[in-house]
Amino acid sequence: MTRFLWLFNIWFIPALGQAEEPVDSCEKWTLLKTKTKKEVVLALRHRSGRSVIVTSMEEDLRSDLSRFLSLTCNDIDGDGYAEAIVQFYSGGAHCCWDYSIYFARPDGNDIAHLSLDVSGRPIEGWRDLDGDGKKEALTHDDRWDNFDGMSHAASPFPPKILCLGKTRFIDCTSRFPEILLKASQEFEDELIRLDDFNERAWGATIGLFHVWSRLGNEPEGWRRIKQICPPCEVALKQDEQKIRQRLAE
Ligand SMILES: [Ca+2]
Ligand SMILES: [Ca+2]
Repeated sequence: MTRFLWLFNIWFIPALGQAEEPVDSCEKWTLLKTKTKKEVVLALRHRSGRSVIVTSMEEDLRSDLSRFLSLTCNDIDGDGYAEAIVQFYSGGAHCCWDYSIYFARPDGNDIAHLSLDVSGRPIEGWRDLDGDGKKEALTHDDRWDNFDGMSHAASPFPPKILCLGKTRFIDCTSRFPEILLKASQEFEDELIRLDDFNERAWGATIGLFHVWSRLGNEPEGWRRIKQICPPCEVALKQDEQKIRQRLAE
């Protein structure tokens, strides 16, 4: 396990009390809830008996916990031991997902924690894309959702890859051009299929520009947009400043 994680040790407790109820489990980890008079406390327990508090919430707001919380196990850092991945879902129509990832030594000591805020889109999978032994999180970029009044349905969601860095997860999408090129093809296909300038074409235009910006070749993005949809290129020029600002966020 990487050295940095010991910086993130959080309060661990031997047990939470007598009213514990399992919510979910995988491999060496179990998610437990404990009801008190005012709230529900969620804790994650390692098979060794070590526990950490994950969160607490008002019971009446989260009576059906399984809708909002899930636990999966995956060896993200490649040390041979599965991490616990706790997914929180806010319950909104199109968002929001947050992830807490818990690492532990094989004996359950030194439980450490990293947060992964992907907000508007869930993590769709974990894969070691570059063969370095660590798994990357595959998700989508939600920065264009409802951009400048655009409907959610028309908003583009380009691919986003998150890599486990030394102290946090970092956006490393540009390191995987094959994934961006596949997305480029999909946005281009959408523009060809629509064959008109409408809201969906505008969304695909922004998506295509985003992808080629991440590929470090914006001129190629402009060229493809102009070739497929000349009015899309005109619209992009008009809103270029706003789009660049959002890209830089
Ligand atoms: Ca591991
Ligand atoms: Ca990797």
